[in-house]
Amino acid sequence: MRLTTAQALVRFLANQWTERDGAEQRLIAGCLGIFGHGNVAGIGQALAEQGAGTGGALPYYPARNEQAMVHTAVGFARTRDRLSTLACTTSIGPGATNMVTGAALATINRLPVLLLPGDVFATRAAGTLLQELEDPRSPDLSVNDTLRPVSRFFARIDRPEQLPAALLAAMRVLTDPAETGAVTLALPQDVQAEAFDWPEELFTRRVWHVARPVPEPAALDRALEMLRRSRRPLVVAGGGVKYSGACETLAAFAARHGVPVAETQAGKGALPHDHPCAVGAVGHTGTAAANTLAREADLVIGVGTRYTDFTTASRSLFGQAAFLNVNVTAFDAAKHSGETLVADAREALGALWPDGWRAEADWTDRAASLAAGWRAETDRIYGGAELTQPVLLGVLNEIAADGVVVNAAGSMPGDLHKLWRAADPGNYHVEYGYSCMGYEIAGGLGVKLAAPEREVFVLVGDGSYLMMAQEIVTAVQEGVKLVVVLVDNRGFASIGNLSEAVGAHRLGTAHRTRGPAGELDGPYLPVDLAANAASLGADVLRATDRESLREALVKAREADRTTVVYVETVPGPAPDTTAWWDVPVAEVSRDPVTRAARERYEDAKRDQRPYL
Ligand SMILES: Cc1ncc(C[n+]2csc(CCOP(=O)(O)OP(=O)(O)O)c2C)c(N)n1
Ligand SMILES: [Mg+2]
Repeated sequence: MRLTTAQALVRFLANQWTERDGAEQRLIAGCLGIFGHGNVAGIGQALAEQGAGTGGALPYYPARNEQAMVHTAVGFARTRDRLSTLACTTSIGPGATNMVTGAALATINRLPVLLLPGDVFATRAAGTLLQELEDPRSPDLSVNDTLRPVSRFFARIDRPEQLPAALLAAMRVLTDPAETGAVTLALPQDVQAEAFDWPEELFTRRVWHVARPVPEPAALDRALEMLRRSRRPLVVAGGGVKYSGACETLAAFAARHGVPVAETQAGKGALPHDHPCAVGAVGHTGTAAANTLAREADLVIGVGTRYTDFTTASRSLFGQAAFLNVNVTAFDAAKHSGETLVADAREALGALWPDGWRAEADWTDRAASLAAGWRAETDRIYGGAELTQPVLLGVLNEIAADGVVVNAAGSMPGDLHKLWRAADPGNYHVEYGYSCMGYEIAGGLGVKLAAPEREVFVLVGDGSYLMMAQEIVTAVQEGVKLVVVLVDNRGFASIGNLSEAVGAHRLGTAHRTRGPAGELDGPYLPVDLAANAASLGADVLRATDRESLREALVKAREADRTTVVYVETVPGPAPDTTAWWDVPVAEVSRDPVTRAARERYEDAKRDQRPYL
């Protein structure tokens, strides 16, 4: 079949499917893009020819920023439990390198996205190109090589003949739960337009079976033995529990053996918040309940977790516990010198049924009473009179109970992790692997594209909003309805607090004008973010207190257009932090505040362990 390389690529992608547990879905459900000279004549022509604009096999969604496109694909893939994703096409040069941040986010969060940057001519016939890096040492280096370290698979297609094998390798990585992440096919602009005779078999329907690897029998025996010896076990549930669809199996495991379950950011919602074994968030942004148990546990059963510093309180949290790590990725399973169970989370939890074994009754009861204490504390915090951020979250929690809350960076992820009551696994979507400002609206768009039946509530701080709000336009264009709750506290509350704690005196963290003495201590910046949102095509509602917030959220939930609820929060106490985070403080300073911070730092650091 004679087609251009780009036409062949589009035709191939439209025929890829995944299958798990007997259910099939499109692997590449559509293509996001921004055109330039590096892709318009190749991929652009191919998409137009297959009818992308009018419901062709690979629907095309024009976006506003290439980084944001990758966030949208990530939001989509996460919502679909990694079984389906979107492709992203860009021009060469800045369009392509704009995707580096999105690619890092995808790879770090172990979420599949397919990136299709244009690249400089393979023939080099045209000489130095617009936007070409032109490295004097090597003409085959291009700016796209910046995507290599953040991609799980990278191939540059310098000849049409290279395409079929690269496509198959790319699809394998996208659908392998252990290897998945950003996958990049860099497409020189001349090769995109070049015709070639392709074998028909390349375009037949292909189903990628997404594996559920089962535990090795000897490893399972060791794991069962470890459970039988444990009296005070604690499960740390990560994102892998959700992606594998292991939530019900985990709930049954916990109930049957009396094991408390704590959750990471990616794992939050694995158990419904009112499950008798749920003890909530763990780590630096964890609940007092989960963190107390983490300090006393004799066994930590990590399921589908990467053990980031937020989860382990920078390796200071888990007292003297041994680790049993269930993970589909051997790399993660091996962390903390754990006993490893390299397997799909659902399969592994289903096989971990040591007859007659239960956690000590005192331990299970203590976990339940600590969790009850945290629920009461949450009620108290949610019930506050003033419109502080935690109170805002409490009002939203009620109204979004069957929707999805989306967030990524700032002070909200910590408050959400501690306080939010997730009713089901899909209710909570906080990107905290890369914690990337700007993920919120773009990612929320992907969530809504993947789950149009759910109301999506994007929570975004003023700092994140200013960094990347433009995908509101894409949501309006697609008729995809989002509720965006824009929380304005005039600057970086999170980093401001951190700055103060490490002796950096909040330098540059408030949105203020430069004052007469040359410091940034003048009046607050005269910025109207609500007007900005309206100018992008959203409906805007303003809320000033608890009641008007509730009314606005209800109205926004019922609306059929993308609606921004603009709220200025009043400063108020955040829920207590009961575990450390390692952010090194200056070892020498003339400033007594910094010296005191350093002393506190050195004190806390003594609890850090190597877990050898
Ligand atoms: C792209 C990016 N740049 C910088 C940071 C570091 N950072 C984390 S939170 C934050 C401030 C966020 O401000 P805002 O969205 O207003 O949230 P707030 O802290 O006020 O709740 C910054 C700068 C980041 N996470 N992502
Ligand atoms: Mg802010």
